[in-house]
Amino acid sequence: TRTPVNVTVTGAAGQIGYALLFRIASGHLLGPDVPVKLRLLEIPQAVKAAEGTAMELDDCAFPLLKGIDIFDNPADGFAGANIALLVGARPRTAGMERGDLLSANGGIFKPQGEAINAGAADDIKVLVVGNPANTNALIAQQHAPDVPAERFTAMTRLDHNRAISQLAQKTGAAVGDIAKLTIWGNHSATQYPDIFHAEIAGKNAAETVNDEAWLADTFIPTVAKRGAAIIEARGASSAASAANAAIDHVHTWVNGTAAGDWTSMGVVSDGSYDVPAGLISSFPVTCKDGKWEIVQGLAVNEFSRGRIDASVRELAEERDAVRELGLI
Ligand code: NAX
Repeated sequence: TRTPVNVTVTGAAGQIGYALLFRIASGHLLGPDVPVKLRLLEIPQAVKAAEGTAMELDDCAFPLLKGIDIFDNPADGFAGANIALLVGARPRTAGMERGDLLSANGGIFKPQGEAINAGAADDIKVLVVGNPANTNALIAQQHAPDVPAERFTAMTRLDHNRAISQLAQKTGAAVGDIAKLTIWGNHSATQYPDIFHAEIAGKNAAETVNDEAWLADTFIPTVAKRGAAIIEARGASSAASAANAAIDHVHTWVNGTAAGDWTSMGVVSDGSYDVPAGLISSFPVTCKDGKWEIVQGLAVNEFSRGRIDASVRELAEERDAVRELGLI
């Protein structure tokens, strides 16, 4: 029998945590034959709520769930972790400046990066969900010098999935027929969902749609502002869809992308597509044997270039801001 995989989830008592933990425990993160042990990391005030969620996990009697431990400090939370889902973050509240937001999150992701460096398993894979996800991932990565930088990733899979769904609705295609869609840049309103290389049942998506006004004025803003639209409608931010995207991200990273397709992940740039090396930016990536690779050689037209550059500029500004604050 397989040794259980240790999965650490931060922000376990939050709304994404509530939607995420049950799917990890039921086998959707790693597969139906992979036992897991959960390590829940919360702030002290939320430990009791996390204990309640753990009681419900017990009550599911999931055959694959081999243990649940709850911690209120990162050193214990990340000890032995094979997979870490960094969901807990400091949200932006009314009147908060970007510097305040970055500082508050630096106070969370710096010690978490240090704890991962000190005590996680050698094969640790990290997904940052908590916003600002790309820059939080950069902060954690910079404080884990002994962990290969490619093990730190940020989530743009929700944006990717949203874009597939919008494209399917526009064209009447089945979501399963859409491949090679890309989210470039930051997980923010500047992100660029790119359909120029996407395919619908093997045919080029941009040519099939053939409507640049829809692309610029409807598709891109709908995907980029979807989070705000969900808040407006639901009275709370995306939770189950975000949890689903986190499951998809890790599942794809570990188990691979399908032949003839790729996914979108925020990963450390090697300078590909003129994204400055070291930034954690979303790219088209393929995954195989637990490793990701940026898809190379895609032609980038003028429409795409401007949008990629704008989002990457924002990432560079966030990096410069956290540098100035002494967070990296
Ligand atoms: P909630 O406020 O419901 O839950 C956050 C939880 O994190 C709370 O239980 C809190 O106690 C905990 N927490 C705070 N600081 C912590 C720390 N230092 N260590 C451990 N736990 C800590 O937020 P929720 O709706 O679950 O969203 C979580 C994060 O995901 C937010 O930052 C949100 O902006 C981000 N999102 C990211 C998305 C993405 O696509 N990358 C989409 C969904 C979501 O908006």
